[in-house]
Amino acid sequence: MKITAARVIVTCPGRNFVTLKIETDEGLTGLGDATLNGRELAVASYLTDHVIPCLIGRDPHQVEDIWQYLYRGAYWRRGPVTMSAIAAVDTALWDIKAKAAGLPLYQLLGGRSREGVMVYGHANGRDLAETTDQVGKYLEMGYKAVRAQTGIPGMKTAYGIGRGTLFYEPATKGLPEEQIWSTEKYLDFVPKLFEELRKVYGFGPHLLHDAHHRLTPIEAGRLGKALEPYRLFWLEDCTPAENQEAFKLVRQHTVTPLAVGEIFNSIHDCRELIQNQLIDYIRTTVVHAGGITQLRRIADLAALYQIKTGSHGATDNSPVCMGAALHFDIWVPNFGIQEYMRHTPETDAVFPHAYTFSDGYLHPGEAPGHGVEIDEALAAKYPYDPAYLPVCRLEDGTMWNW
Ligand code: EZ4
Ligand code: CO
Repeated sequence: MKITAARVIVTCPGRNFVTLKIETDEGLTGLGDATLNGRELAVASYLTDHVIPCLIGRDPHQVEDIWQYLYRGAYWRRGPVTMSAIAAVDTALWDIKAKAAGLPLYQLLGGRSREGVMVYGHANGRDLAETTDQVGKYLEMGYKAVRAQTGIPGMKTAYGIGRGTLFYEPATKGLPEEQIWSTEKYLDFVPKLFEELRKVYGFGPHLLHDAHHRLTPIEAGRLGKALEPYRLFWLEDCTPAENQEAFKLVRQHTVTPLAVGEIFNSIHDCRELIQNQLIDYIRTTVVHAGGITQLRRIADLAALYQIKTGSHGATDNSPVCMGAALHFDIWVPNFGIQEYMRHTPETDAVFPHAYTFSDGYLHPGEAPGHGVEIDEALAAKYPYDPAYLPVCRLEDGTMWNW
């Protein structure tokens, strides 16, 4: 088999998605997600201008060789743009290989290790009562696990709040929105939320929380300790992780399980975190961490240290990423949980897919490949519409982490 053509499809059915489609001389096609929120066209250009010309004529079955060719061959290693582009190629090639075999992708990885993929949904509200109510709505829908984020008294904005409940979308049109942040107010209030949630819903459902990189290590240690009585499934992105050693300080102070990795793009970003057992869940994704080929290596490294997977699954990862992730999740032996923010009906219509939700679990489906396609005619009706993630400042105006 030979790759005969490849192209990038940029579409905005409510939010921007970048998709790579690879075609072959045998008529099989494969899709890969290449969406990098707020920097979409950089990846589109990387693929169109620099990667696609190198793919034409290659054997799409050589998934590993093509991964190595693109990684080593670029000379410039790692980085979110490069690794999202490599991920898109890798995902599309796995899709083609599985279609050629007439099998769902998970069968090529090693087959099914579980009945379904446990997912967590996002509950958020402007205040404690609204957030508590929203958690209840997710539990009614059958979710076994819910992430809870709440507005904080005295703060206009908090991470994870606003613009819809089921389809929360942080990116906005125009220039980046500026938000104000107070760590002090946040740290005082969050334990009250989880105290209330355990009072109302008991200890049956899994509860999660995302600090979204806003704390210093010692503040993260304090929050983890304060949340211990409420037994979180995990505390996510408690502090930035460029300095992986920073997590040692957090670990010294709390037994609240820690998750990190949604912005990582390489196994090297998490090697020390894993080898020093500084985290409990690794959140690297198919789209931002070099595709299934590298995600599998990360998961295998993590398994040596009893660290589980918990892949990022926000709405800015397209249904193509979600489909591929679910095949990975149903196979990976050290699976933990999968994030699942629902895409809008407009997005689902552009990306028809085989995966389904029932009773708190996602199922990848039995379609050959990863089971996600694109309706190109419909996609063409939604042209690219620039949008940015917000930026964040402290109350005195100092730039902070959004
Ligand atoms: O803010 O994907 O856990 N999920 C998250 C996400 C991220 C967005 C950024 O584009 O933190 O909602
Ligand atoms: Co997150």
